[in-house]
Amino acid sequence: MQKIKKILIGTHNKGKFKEICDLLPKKLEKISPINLKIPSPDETGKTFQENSELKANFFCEMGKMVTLSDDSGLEVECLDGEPGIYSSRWAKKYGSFDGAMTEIFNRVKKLKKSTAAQFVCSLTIQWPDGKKISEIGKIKGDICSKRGSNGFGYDPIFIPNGYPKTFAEMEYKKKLLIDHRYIAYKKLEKKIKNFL
Ligand code: ITT
Repeated sequence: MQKIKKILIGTHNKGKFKEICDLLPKKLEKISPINLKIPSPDETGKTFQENSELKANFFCEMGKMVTLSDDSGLEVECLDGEPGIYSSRWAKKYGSFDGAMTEIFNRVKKLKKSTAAQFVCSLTIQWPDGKKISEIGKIKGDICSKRGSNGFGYDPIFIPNGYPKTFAEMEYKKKLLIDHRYIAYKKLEKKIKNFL
């Protein structure tokens, strides 16, 4: 069994990149596709898993090394799971994450239904021989008005269940060790520990 010495983190999102690097063992050399000038693939999948697999396959073929990719997003219950896999695209549609967060909060407020939401993350690791493993992590919580300035993306409008703070009000380390990415990584880690 060949140990992994270096790994391509298949994302252009700096917030995700940092979290994934901090979850992986320190001794692993982590490489960004940005440094290798590898662009992003089109996200044509219909699910988080399809998209994380598509990204892992794309970056692995381009970078010719073991690759770990992430597809993630925020699903809001009263919006029928939107923005979901379109979370990143909503930020473009509404001008910024700030604009997308305002849109989500206003829609939820107007509907006067549940504020329930969840963050979902699919992680896929792929080897150059085509072998791949995917795992999903989810964390449930509620949508609120924007609070806090830590983190990235939709962190300011999400309060995880059982906590008084939004992800953006929490200390980086606190969020890192409870979020959807952490949950997916812990499942994946069990399956790849012999390679680490
Ligand atoms: P890559 O495809 O290069 O990884 P991306 O930002 O486009 O970058 P996604 O397609 O997976 O990534 O979009 C997911 C979006 O959901 C992302 O842009 C974030 O803003 C948001 N998101 C995912 N995880 C999050 C988290 O932990 N905190 C806040 N927002 C998050």
